[in-house]
Amino acid sequence: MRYLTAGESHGPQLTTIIEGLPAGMPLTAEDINEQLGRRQKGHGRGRRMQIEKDQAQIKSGIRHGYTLGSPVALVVENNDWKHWTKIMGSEPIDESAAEEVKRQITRPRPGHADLNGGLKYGHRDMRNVLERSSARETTVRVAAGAVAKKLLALLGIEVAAHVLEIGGVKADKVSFESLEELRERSEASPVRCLDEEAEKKMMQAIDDAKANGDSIGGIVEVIAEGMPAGVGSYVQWDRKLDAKLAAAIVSINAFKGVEFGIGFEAAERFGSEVHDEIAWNEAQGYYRKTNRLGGFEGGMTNGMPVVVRGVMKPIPTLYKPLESVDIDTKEPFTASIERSDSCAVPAAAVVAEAVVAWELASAIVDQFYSDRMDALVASVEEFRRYAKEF
Ligand code: EPS
Repeated sequence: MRYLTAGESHGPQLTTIIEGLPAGMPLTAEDINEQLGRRQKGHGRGRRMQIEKDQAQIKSGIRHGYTLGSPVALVVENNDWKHWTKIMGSEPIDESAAEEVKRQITRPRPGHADLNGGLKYGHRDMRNVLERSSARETTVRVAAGAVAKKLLALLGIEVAAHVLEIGGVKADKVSFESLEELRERSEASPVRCLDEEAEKKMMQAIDDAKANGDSIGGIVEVIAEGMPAGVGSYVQWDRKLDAKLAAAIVSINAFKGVEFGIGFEAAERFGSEVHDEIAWNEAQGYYRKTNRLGGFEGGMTNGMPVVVRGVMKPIPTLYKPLESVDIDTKEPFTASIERSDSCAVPAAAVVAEAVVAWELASAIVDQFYSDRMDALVASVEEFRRYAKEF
């Protein structure tokens, strides 16, 4: 499966084209809109989220509620576009009026794509960079992820996410009985955190950062249950599924790192305290007594829950600006304020969930017969039976 996205933050719409879905898979705009709504929430979101009410329009590939096997095109309109039709219009403009119309940006924000992107593509107006590098694009990544989540759910694979840390405040009590419970509790939290005490402190930290004109980052965790063992491969570097997940996580705007299971903590432990012992019983087949490796051995799933975490840096658009240089005058300056969120970690948890779901669904579609949804379900079930008795 593959997908591409298109769209500028203040352009008319965001678009994704998804290819490689099995035919005969049930899918509605409702399935997608639920996920889009989740991405818009979270304590620390800015004013743009009050302007937008992200809704997917299905433009191709689905008929009477089922996929056709042809490309699925999804569109999410930007409500804000109506205020930007001149500034972001696609038609040529009169150069004499250009200055007033373009809302030109010559002052790159530290931590953003502005300067490197301008340099690369020759955009002396860095709005041409900002508009596409904006995290607004994650809207349609979540739409693609919603489709992947639907496919996985039909195979008995569930994906959920929650927030472990914001601005140095760590969640302590994060035990849960089931993914269903994790989902409900994180959904009910304004910061998607299961620890109620930490939740309050996180909200306070966000408010403090905002009052200070600053921003804060954090850590999100995605868990997937029900993945069959042996998905991915050890035989070639670019077929390792954990590597694909790592790339997907780091590709989310502002994400700087990724870990699986105990992750970086493995550096401090003996091998005997890291590797998960193998066991077998009639009901489960093979399983691991612990899950410190986060569901992966040798670039393949091992049948245990996939546990992947990503770290998001604080959003770089600051009301309290850092020093930079104007590319026209080469003079230093310290003021470039675009409307922004003070913390988008709770929303980023939803994006992380979406990109993980996409990679898992894509790996399944790669590995099993997948032209028809009913055949894919049968093929995965048959593989699970085989793996149990192996
Ligand atoms: C948005 C994410 C942020 C918002 C954006 C909407 O993107 P960025 O990476 O550019 O900071 O700022 O909204 C705006 C650009 C705006 O005009 O407020 C999102 O998640 O939808």
